[in-house]
Amino acid sequence: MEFPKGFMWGAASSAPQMEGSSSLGGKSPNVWDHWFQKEPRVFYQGIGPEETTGFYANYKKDISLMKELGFNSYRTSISWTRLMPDGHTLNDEAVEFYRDVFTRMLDQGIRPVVNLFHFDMPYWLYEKGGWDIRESAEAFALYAETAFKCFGDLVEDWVTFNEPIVPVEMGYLNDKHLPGVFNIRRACQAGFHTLLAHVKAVQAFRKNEHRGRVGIVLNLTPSYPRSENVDDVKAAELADALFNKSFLDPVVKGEYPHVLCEFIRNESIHVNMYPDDLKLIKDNPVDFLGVNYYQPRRVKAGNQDAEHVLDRSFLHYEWPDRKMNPHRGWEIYEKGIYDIAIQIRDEYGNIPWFIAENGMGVEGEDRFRDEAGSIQDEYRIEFFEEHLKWLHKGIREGSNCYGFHVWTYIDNWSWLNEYKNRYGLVEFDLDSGERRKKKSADWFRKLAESNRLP
Ligand code: BGP
Repeated sequence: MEFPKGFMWGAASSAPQMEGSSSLGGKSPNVWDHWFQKEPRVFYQGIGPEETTGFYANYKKDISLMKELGFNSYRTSISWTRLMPDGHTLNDEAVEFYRDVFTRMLDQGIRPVVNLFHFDMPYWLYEKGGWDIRESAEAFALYAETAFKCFGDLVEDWVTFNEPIVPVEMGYLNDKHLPGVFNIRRACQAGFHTLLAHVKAVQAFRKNEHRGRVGIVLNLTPSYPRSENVDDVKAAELADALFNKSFLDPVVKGEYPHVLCEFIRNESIHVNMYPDDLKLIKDNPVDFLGVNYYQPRRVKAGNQDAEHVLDRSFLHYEWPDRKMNPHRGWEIYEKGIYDIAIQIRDEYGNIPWFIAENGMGVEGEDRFRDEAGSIQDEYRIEFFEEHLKWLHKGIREGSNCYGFHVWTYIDNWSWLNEYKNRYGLVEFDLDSGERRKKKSADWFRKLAESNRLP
C-alpha cells in the first residue's frame, strides 16, 4: 500500500507538554503552570508541566532521534508566554531557542509544522478574562504576527490553533480546563473569540505576504446517531455542529453551520460581535487543515427533563460492544478516519489536509518489556496499521490527504493524566530522563522510509 509521493510522516507534540523549564529562560506562566502550582485540585501523580520530557534542554538529542525514526516532518508549538512573556516584549532567549530548533530540524530534513496555540493561554491574559474578552483575539493576532516575523524564513507550515474546541468544551462546559464553569453562553462567546483570533492571524499572514501556508488543526469526532430514531439523528447533528462544524465550517467555508445558528437562536444566546466580523471570517479561509482523530462520538438523544439543554439534546455515548481502548476509555473505530477523508473530499472542497494526531494511550507499558528492555507495543502498531489502511482507501478514492503525524514521538506529559497514558514511539524514563525506542519506533521508521504499508 503505497502513499502519495512526498507524503509527510512524523509526529505531533506541543510546547507545554514537551519543553519543561517552564519558569526558566524568561518564560511567564500560562494557565497550566498556574493551575499546577497554585490551584489546589486532585492530581493524578502531581506532576506538572515543569517536569516534562525536557525538550527545552534536550532538543538537540531529540531532533537527532526523530531523524533516526524516519521523520520527514514534525509538529511542535511555540509557547506564547516564552516568546512574549508579557504579551508585548519579545524574549530574545526564546527567539534564539526556537530558531535553533527549526534550523536543526531543517538540517535533518525534518519539515517543521509550527503551531501557535496548544491550550496554553498566558496567565496574565486569563486574569483579564481570557477567551471571554475580545482583547484576547487582538493579543493573539499580535503574537502570531510576531512569530511569523521571527521565524518566517525557516517555517512554511503554520498552524494557528490546535483543537480550539477543546478549551471551550473543557473549560466552559466542564471543569477540566480553566475557567472550569458550565455556561453555554460563555462557551459560545469564548468559541467566537477563539475563531476571531484565528482569522485575525490568517489575515495578518496574508496581508504581510509571509512565505508558506497557514492552517488550523481540528479534532474531528464523527458523530454517529445511536439509532435511526429521529431524535438520535437530530442529537447527532447537533453534536456535530457544536463540536466539529463550529470551527470546521467557518475556517474552511467561511460561515457557521445552520444547525449551530438555529441552536443559538433557540437558546436565545447573544454572542457579541462587531459588524465586520462575519466578513472577516468569510474572507480568510485556511490553506490547509490538520485533523486529529482518536475516536467518534456515539450520540443518543438525552433525557428531555434534564436541567441543561446539552443533556436534553444528546449524550456523549459509548456504544456497548464497541472496540475500546480500556486505558483511555476511548472507542477505537478505524473507519472514522475514512469517513472524515470522504467528508472533506465531498463537503469541504477537497482542501489539502493531513492527519495531525492519531495515537493510542496505554497505561503500564512496563509489562510489555522484553528481556532486552524494549517495550513491545504491538497493540500500537496494529492500531496505526488499521487506521492507515482506512486512510489509504480514502486517498485512493481521491481525498487530498498529504501526511500522517502520530501522537506522539515520545511519552509526554498530559493535561489531565500527566504520565499515566503513554503514547510515544519512544519511551521516556521519568526517573532517569532516558529515551528508549519501543518496537513501534522501528516499525514507524520502515513505514516512513518506504512510504508504504506492507
Ligand atoms: C489531543 C491533544 C494532545 C494530547 C492528546 C492525547 O486532544 O491535542 O495535547 O494530549 O489529545 O490525549 P490525552 O493526553 O488526554 O490522553
